[in-house]
Amino acid sequence: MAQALVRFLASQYVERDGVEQRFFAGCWGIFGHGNVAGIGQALHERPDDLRYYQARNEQGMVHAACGYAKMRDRLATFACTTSIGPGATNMVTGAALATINRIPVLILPGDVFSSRAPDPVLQQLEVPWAGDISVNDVFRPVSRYFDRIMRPEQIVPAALAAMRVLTSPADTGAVTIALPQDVQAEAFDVPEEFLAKRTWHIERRLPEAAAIVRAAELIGAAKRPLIVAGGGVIYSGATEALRKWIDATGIPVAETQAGKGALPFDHPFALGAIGVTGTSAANQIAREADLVIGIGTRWTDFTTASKTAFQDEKVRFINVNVAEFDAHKHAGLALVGDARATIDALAGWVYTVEPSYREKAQRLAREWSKEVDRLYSLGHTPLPAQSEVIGAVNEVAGPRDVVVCAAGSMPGDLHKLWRTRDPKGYHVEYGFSTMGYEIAGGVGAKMAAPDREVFVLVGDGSYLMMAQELVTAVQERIKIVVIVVDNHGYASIGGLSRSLGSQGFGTQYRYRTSGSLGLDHPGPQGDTLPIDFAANAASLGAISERVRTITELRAALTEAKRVERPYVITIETDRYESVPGYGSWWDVAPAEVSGLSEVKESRERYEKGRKTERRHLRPTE
Ligand SMILES: Cc1ncc(C[n+]2csc(CCOP(=O)(O)OP(=O)(O)O)c2C)c(N)n1
Ligand SMILES: [Mg+2]
Repeated sequence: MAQALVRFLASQYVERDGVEQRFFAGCWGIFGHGNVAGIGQALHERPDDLRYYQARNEQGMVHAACGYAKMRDRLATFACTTSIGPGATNMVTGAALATINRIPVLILPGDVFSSRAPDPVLQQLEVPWAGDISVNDVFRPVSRYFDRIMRPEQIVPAALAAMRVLTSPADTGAVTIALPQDVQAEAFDVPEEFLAKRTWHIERRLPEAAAIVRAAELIGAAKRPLIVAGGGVIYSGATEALRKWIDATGIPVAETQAGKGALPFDHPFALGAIGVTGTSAANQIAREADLVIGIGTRWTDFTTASKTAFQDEKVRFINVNVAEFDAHKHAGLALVGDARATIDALAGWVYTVEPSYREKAQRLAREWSKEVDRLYSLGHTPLPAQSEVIGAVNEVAGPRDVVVCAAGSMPGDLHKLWRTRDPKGYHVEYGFSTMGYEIAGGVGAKMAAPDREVFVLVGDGSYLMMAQELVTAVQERIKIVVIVVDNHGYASIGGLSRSLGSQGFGTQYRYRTSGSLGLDHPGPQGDTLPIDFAANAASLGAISERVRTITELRAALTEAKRVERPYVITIETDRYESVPGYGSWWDVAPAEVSGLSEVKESRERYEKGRKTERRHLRPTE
């Protein structure tokens, strides 16, 4: 059965806009009992069908698959095979990341014997009240399709169902097919058609014509329209269509994390990031917008600033989305369809914003650009600020190069400050915001785009969460440049904690003193932990160097671009020199009752903030 599955996977293709490509670039795997003799044997016997890649941690291999699939606009991905038990459950975080970000990845965890003959086997979870549960049931809520193959012939409908979901722009995410180890090795009569080359056509579905007319009428009546570009714009390849449409209409564009890069940063109507980590320009235009056109966004709290971003009493929403589920959010006019096809349809209607509105948006965008210049060149001493690190990397990076990040203070700062010049130049996983995605995801991104430099910006905390895929980069000769930003622990959460009155408790990497891990505040500090990131990276086989200043960082980055090996640069930054917020709010609730005056004050501020939260229930007639 495993042999049939491997041959099937190798025969799957997708086609969009007349371009056909193979869907599976290979299979990541770590072997153990549960896949060594099944899928492992099949991969070994037919190495040309599906190339095998070894990883260090099963979570890392799902991240690499996601990084690859995101970079390839979801038109290609990997399968991931594991042993039973911990090897399998290590993939749960990766599966959740894939599903939340709507990125296709095929998860193939090994499972316990379907015969149950040798039960309980090593690593088997025994549930006294249910015979049909294994640890792989934890994949159900984080998968868009789940199946367990109890008889070999079940693989036929399961594999086809899996492919439908993986290649569906609306439904895609993690797909899990749990493979009991005895069934993997069983023989069955495989229908020849099952193994034949199969091409999945990715359609560009259009909303119904009447919905387009209603949307055009709403746009025609709008005085202060704003487009919010989400990941759907990038995945659909709609950036050129979007640019043409706004050049004709003058509607300004703000970007979500997944949508950043929809416009080049210096387009006159590009307002940049919106929401909690938004720019002054986008957040001001959002506050006053009377019509918000969300394209390919699922409206997370970071995008809507916890529903405080849009304050016009009469604001309405139009949602262009392949997923009906998202198209109906905020009581919006639902345009269920592909981003590019729908933009092209809307562009058939003539509309232009008033000159005063256009000028205001352009002025705000120019003012924001000056703020970025300022933050790029603070000259902060004795330690540089994180914004200067971003500036240095951005200046050394070429126009098509890619920045990768996922968690900590860096994604928010990148969202505001990174100057994106190419739709695929900004790769930040902020759906699940998974510490540990960075290096493994960067490996996948580089595999998908070997002609681009990939710069992975990773916090010290996230590096310690999952740095070991550096070994995979060394093994596969995948050249990524990693910049470890060392600010002694969880600076982002330290700042959040202080703002909530919890004094940064438990967020800094310091020796334990008098029974406490201490509080986090500027000024004299206890001893920070003596972690040598440069030595750690070198020990894994990467070229590694530590720099102290922005000038040294620029030189190291230039050298890293020249060298064709994984390259890690460590720089210490000032933990307390953070990029400000620009008129936004995030709903994080402090305790209603506390003995600490800071918590009480923060709760009072919170109550005030919460009053500005909108419901967005206004129906669109
Ligand atoms: C796997 C995981 N655990 C916990 C969190 C919650 N969290 C978000 S940011 C953060 C700290 C990140 O530290 P670091 O990478 O050093 O970045 P910094 O905040 O210092 O910029 C934590 C713990 C998370 N996002 N992911
Ligand atoms: Mg840190």
